[in-house]
Amino acid sequence: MKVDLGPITRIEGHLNVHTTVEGGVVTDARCMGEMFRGFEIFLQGRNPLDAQQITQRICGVCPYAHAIASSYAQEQAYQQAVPPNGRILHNLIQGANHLYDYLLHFYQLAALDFVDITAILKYQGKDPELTKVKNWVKAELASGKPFPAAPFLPRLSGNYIANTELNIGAIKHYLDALEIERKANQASAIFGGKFPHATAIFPTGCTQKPRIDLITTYVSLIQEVRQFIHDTYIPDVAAVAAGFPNYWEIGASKGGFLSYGLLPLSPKPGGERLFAPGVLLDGSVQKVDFERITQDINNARYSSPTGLKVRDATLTPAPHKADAYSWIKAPRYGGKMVEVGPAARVMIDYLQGHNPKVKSLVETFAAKAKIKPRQLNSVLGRHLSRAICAAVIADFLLEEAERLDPAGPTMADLKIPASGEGFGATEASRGALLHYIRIENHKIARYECVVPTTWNASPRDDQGTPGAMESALIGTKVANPEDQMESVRIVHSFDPCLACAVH
Ligand code: NFE
Repeated sequence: MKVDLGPITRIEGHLNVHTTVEGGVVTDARCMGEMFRGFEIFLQGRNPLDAQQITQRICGVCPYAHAIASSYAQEQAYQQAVPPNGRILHNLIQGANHLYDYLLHFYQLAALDFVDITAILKYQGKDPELTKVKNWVKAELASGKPFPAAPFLPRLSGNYIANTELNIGAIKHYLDALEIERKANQASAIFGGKFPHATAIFPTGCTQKPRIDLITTYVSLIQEVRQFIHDTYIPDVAAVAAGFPNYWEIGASKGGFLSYGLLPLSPKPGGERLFAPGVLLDGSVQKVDFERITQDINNARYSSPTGLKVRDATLTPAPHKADAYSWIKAPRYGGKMVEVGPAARVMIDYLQGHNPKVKSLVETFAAKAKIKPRQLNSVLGRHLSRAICAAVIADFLLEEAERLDPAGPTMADLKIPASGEGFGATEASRGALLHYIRIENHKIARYECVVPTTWNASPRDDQGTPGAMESALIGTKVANPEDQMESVRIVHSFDPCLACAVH
């Protein structure tokens, strides 16, 4: 039986997944990016300093990651030194964005796959926000509208949390999280200028000066966010894990893992990062080599050559290409399929014994849930990995803010060379993000972005190997093949962003 899961909601952008189900098991899955954008084409011929501004428009959720990756790429191309404040400001802006994004994903995009929103109808308390939601859901359901109470309802059939108190508590946290997310964004905007699409981020730093009052406001906002992460977010992730332990076994991808490492600890190019980079293939972590990244396009709607390296990449749209089924390319590392994202970031750091906080959080949660660290490759593992990242990043940002020097320069005096090239790699919330810039005659001659959801939601590569999300879906047992709550939980655990994937 063939079942079309699209349009998948509670994600960014337009994703469809065609599944084949036989005997209650998903035997095939095809992820389809359903739009074309073409940023890499219209960047050509522009001033290189437009790149960190324009590439932010790839996405309204992770714009800073694009600005930072672009800035790193330009720093390499310009061969200019980065002042300590510049790197710290980049980190403070990007790190706060990660905190916002993890909370947004868990509460607004994923939690209602587990939390029973109809429990709100039984609410008897006096909280004005919950009462408002209750009255609204009630009125919507009575209205006879075809889609009442969107975005909460309608929903897929499946097993939700049964306990009324737990459900109502989670709905309250859904509402509280919105305010905390606003504070995380406010923190980023203090130095970035605004959210989304920061105006202040440049190669080597930022135009905003780190005045003492700004540092103090930033720190107090991050302290509030950190408190919420520990008091609410981590316990809620643990509650979902306790209620749905079978999801430690569901949704494992069947390839390797890649992380570029996140948040440089010094302005030195190639220096240590808070989360260590690496590629995990066949059980061992190796050093990342950008030259090993290629992009297959036999199954994507492009007529440009397939299998090209990042610096050679071209983009020729071919909307009517026979047999192609997605606008997403298929990036591969040394020809191998890899998953990127929070689970990759945490496992790759953990396996290298790099960050003691990552190690301790992984081991604490693994012991509580009675799982092995490799089971971070699962639906629950991706949720837990985001929570671990959030805890580690929040602590780091509070220390990092103290390292700002209010009297020091915040960026270099930029000089765009006539020619040059650079790679800029970071971890967006959803995973490994690489930008490549080539400058000729002071203008952008080529620009290429290899983006997290491009890896995760990739179609088959030229060898026929499924992408990470496709591989995680194939083999899944589904209780109701028409609805496939299990498949949707798997897709949501990757937090796909199709706007980014096709860029
Ligand atoms: Ni549009 Fe993004 C992140 C990037 S994902 S959200 O995180 O880069 O492909």
